[in-house]
Order: sequence, then structure tokens, then C-alpha cells
Amino acid sequence: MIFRQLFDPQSSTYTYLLADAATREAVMIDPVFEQARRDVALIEELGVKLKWTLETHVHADHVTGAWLLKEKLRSRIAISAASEADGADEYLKDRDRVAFGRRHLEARGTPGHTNSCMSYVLDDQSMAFTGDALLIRGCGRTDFQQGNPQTLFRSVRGQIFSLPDRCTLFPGHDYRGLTATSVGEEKLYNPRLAEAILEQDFVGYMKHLGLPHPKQMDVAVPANLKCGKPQKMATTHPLSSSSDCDWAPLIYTFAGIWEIQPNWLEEHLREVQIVDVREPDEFNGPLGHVPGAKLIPLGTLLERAASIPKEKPVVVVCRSGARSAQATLMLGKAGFDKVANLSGGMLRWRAQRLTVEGGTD
Ligand SMILES: N[C@@H](CCC(=O)N[C@@H](CS)C(=O)NCC(=O)O)C(=O)O
Ligand SMILES: [Fe+2]
Repeated sequence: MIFRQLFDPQSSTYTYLLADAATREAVMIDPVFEQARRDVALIEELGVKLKWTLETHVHADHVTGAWLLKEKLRSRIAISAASEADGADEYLKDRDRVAFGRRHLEARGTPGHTNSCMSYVLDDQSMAFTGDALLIRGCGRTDFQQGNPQTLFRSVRGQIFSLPDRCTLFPGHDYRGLTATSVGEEKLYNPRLAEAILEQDFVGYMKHLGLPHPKQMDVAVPANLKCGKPQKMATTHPLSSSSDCDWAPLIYTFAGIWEIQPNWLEEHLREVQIVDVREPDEFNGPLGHVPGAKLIPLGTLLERAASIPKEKPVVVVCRSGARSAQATLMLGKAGFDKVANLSGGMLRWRAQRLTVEGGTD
């Protein structure tokens, strides 16, 4: 099994990627709209095929990335039938299975935070994804979106605490940065839902939480009822090719860098400015440099950035692509919108036998 826990700092949401290592088929639980570019980069770098996105509920605090991922990767969208959301491919009911390769997740209805809440249990019951039904030493609020404390109490006791104590639980959010818990420890230590606590105690607790409504609620709920499909076809959603990144077939990496491939660069040398951030002896050394490259060693880049015009796209080059990756981030911060790293640096450029200036054969 391949497993990744991803975090959206704006809404404190966890997104989970699970893949069958043998077949490379994957599912993603609760993707976040603004993180779609990051998620696509990870999926591509791991070489997995996204079959499904699963929602744990109709979120009130962030918009799902399900529709964006479906557009980009042709994944299918699954959500609880109780959600009444438009645009899903599968409407799940309690105990339905979602397969990826030779593995599957079992859906368990866990309403109470909302009426569409579902938890997802891995086939061997070693892991479960509880959305906002059960949080680490806490639980989702029950004061909006059909929330109901009695219902939530019965969901957690019946559908989650009935799993083996060793089952690791992964929540939909954590506001303190905690990442996982287990059935056994929540049964003992959850201050609202531990086994010693009665339903009426829980209901009393939940009626007096006194939390302000999520800031994004008015935007998030209608958008999530359409599985995250933007209302008007916005030109600047996270996977659209906005003008800043459509000047070349750029690839966004999970490391957060825009990269360009050597073959494309050789064919379009005149359309970009090439900045080589190595030291002078490397620039003039055996590897040579890309024709027309301007030498600005990394240590002097910030003070000399003003000498680089901002209108023409910049491709940054070094020996292996590492220093130049750092340089793309520095130039980005200095206000350059069109900047990319030459993937693999001069080493790959030479390995692909592309044209060099200077250097030895
Ligand atoms: N301040 C956050 C509030 C988020 C919030 O209310 N989260 C819900 C889950 S969607 C919850 O149940 N929170 C429980 C808690 O904060 O204890 C925001 O504006 O987004
Ligand atoms: Fe929620």
C-alpha cells in the first residue's frame, strides 16, 4: 500500500492518498480545491492512477477538489447518497465498497456532523478515515447542516468504536497539527465520546460549543453540492493554464517548482532568457552552457535581479537543476511571474546531446 497524508493549512483539512502498490490504482479522500495542482503533481510523481475521489461529507469550510481532479485525471467522484450533491459518479450507501486495484474501502454512514457524513474503512480494518464524525480527542460540530448530536453519538459508537482497537483513525481536520489516533485510545480518552460518557452528557457538551460559523461556509456549501465544479468557468482555477504558466509546457512538481524540459527549450531558445546560476569556472568549464545563457551566480542573483527584464520568460539553469530550482523560487519572490527551472540542468542537457556553447565533447 502507498499512503500519504496531505494538509491544507488554510482550512486545516487532511487529504489522503491511498494506492495499491501492485496495480498503482489510487483513491483520494477529501481533496481541497486550492491544492489540486499539488495533488496532481504527487499523483504523477508516484506514478499512480487516480480512480476515485471520495468525499467524507459536504464540507462547510473549504471547496472540494473532486471536480478539478476529474477534469484533469478522469477520476470518478463518489459521495454519500444522502448528500444530494449534483455531478457525482457514484452515490454511496452504508457498507458499499470502493475498489482500487486489489484493495478496497468500505463506506460506513456516520451522520451527525452532517447527514451525508461517511467514514471509509480499509479492507483489513487497519485504517479508517472518519471525516469530521470523529476528530482526534474531539468530533465535528453539530450546530449546522442537519447536524444532530444524538445521531453523531450513535454513529461514532456504532460505526467507529465497533472497529478493532488497533485500527488507526485519520480525521478530516485537526486544528492543532495532530495527525492520527486509534479506536482504542479514543474509546478511553476522547473527552466527549469516551466509552464512560452517556449520550445525554454528549448532547449537553455539543449544545454549548459556541463556535463561530466557518468563514467560507456560504461559498463552500453550494460549491460542494456541485462536487466542486466552479459556477462560471473561471479562467484562473488551480489547474487552468493562466498566462503566467502557459508560455511553455511547464510541469509543476510536488516540490513546488515549475520545470521545463530540455527538448522544448532547445527549440525555443529565442523566446526566453536563460540565466545560468553556476560559478564562472563551471560556466566556462567542460559542460559548457546553453547558447545565449547569461551568467549570474546564485550568490549574486538577488542583487542583480533588477538587470533581468520581467516581461520575457526566464529559464534558470545550473549543473543538476538543484541550485536553479532555488533560483526560481528566489526570482518568484522578487516578482518574476514567468520563470521555470531547466529540468536536470546541464547534466541532462548534455546527456540528451543538445547544442552547447563552450565546453568539451
Ligand atoms: N475557523 C474554522 C472553523 C472550522 C469548523 O467549524 N470546522 C468544523 C468542521 S467542518 C468543526 O466541526 N470544527 C470542530 C471544532 O472546531 O472543534 C473556519 O472558519 O473554517
Ligand atoms: Fe466538516
